[in-house]
Amino acid sequence: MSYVDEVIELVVKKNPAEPEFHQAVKEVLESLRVVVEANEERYRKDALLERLVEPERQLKFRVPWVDDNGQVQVNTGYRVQFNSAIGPYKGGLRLHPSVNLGIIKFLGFEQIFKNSLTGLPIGGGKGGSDFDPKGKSDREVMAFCQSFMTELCKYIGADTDVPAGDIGTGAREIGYMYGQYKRIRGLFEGVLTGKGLTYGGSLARTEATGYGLLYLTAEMMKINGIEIAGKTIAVSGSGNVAIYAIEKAHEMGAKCVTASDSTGWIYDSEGIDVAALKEIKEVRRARLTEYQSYRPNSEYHEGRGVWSVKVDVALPCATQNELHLEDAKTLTANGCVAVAEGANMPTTLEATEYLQSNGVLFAPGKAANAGGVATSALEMSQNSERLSWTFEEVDARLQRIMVNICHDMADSAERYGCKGNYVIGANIAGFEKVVAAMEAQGIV
Ligand code: NDP
Ligand code: 2IT
Repeated sequence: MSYVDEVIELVVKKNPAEPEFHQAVKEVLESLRVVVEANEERYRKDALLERLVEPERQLKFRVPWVDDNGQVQVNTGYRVQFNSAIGPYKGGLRLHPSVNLGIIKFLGFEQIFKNSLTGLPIGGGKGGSDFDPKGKSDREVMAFCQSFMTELCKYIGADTDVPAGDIGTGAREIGYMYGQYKRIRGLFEGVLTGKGLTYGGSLARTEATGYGLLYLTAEMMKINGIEIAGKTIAVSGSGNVAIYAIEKAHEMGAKCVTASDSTGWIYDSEGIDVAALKEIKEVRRARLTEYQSYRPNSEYHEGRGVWSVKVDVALPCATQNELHLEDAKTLTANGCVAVAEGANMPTTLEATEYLQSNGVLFAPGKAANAGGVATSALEMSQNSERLSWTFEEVDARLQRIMVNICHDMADSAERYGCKGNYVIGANIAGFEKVVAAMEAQGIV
């Protein structure tokens, strides 16, 4: 059996009931096959892949808090410190009822390669909790965040592990967590990113993942001779990534016609009204059913369905495994030319293979959504030098980083004889730096 197959089998055996983690490991290791085969003897002897798939540390803890009725609630908190070969652990905190160890491990594993691709010195980590912020009062959210940070603060720090936002963790949650960290540890330091602008946040971090997604998508299309201006786009999700993806797409002259949340989706043939979306989601924390009161000509549908719309480009920006094989077939039949992942692992393995083998350009999340964490790293730099850069400066750096990632993934794919396969290209480019750093640091 090949070394790659052996390690995939080992991961499944050692981590039962973690299908998302298995999926992420399979995707990465399958595409590293060429590199691994070229160095098989050395990697095997050093157990390099076994070390890569085993987190350096996994924290799991109780998070008790009191709800508005005086009832004590108990959630589970997680932080997986996956790999620190190239820098302090870095990655978001997901607050969603579906969170479990396997989800956090898949996200932490992806984060290793994503962070490496940014070219910045950040290792891979991820955390979160099965707490659901939806429908909770501000006081309840604060009580949860304070309890969560009371435990987490023992294990993180500006030079060791720097969490940030993800699904369910936005500016409000980061603020409450930061306040509690500072209170307990007595340190005003860059221990979290995505902070508010009044206490150490970076301009353009809010916009970064969505904007970065568009910078990379436009570049990928450009190197394949296609202009993004004038294209029609389907976006899923209506959170942080989706909103700023739509905003930047419109600035680039494209038109996004869909958005979704976990209960339904909207179709607006004239292009999604970003100001309305921001008000509904960022200010009122309401559902997408409200959109029609802003745009009477739009349609609201229950359930899933954004990929059934005829578009040129698809940008999944909600959650994992939200674009299935059937969706890939529909998109392809409708003439879609490019899919770029704003979310982490939104496309199933079968759907990815279908799109790639039918000539659809496909940018994997670890490249396409790396703008968020890259700008988090820029926030860390600004915190370290105790200065704040202008929006234009951060945005210009973000653009350069995304264009570089695009060329890195394209060049790496070509170098290994897989021109145009950006999954292979991104995985190899991310892996090479991490492995070089791991080998240089010995058996740790
Ligand atoms: P938000 O919480 O701001 O928004 C999430 C959106 O996705 C909401 O519209 C939500 O709908 C929808 N959604 C979440 N879970 C599900 C589900 N199980 N089924 C259907 N819809 C769902 O999160 P973000 O925009 O920050 O994150 C979106 C994706 O992007 C995630 O995969 C995240 O890991 C990834 N990402 C985020 C980055 C960031 O900087 N924020 C950086 C890189 C990647 P509802 O409100 O109904 O739950
Ligand atoms: O998936 C991701 O890259 C994020 N949620 C952002 C992580 C970060 O540290 O900014």
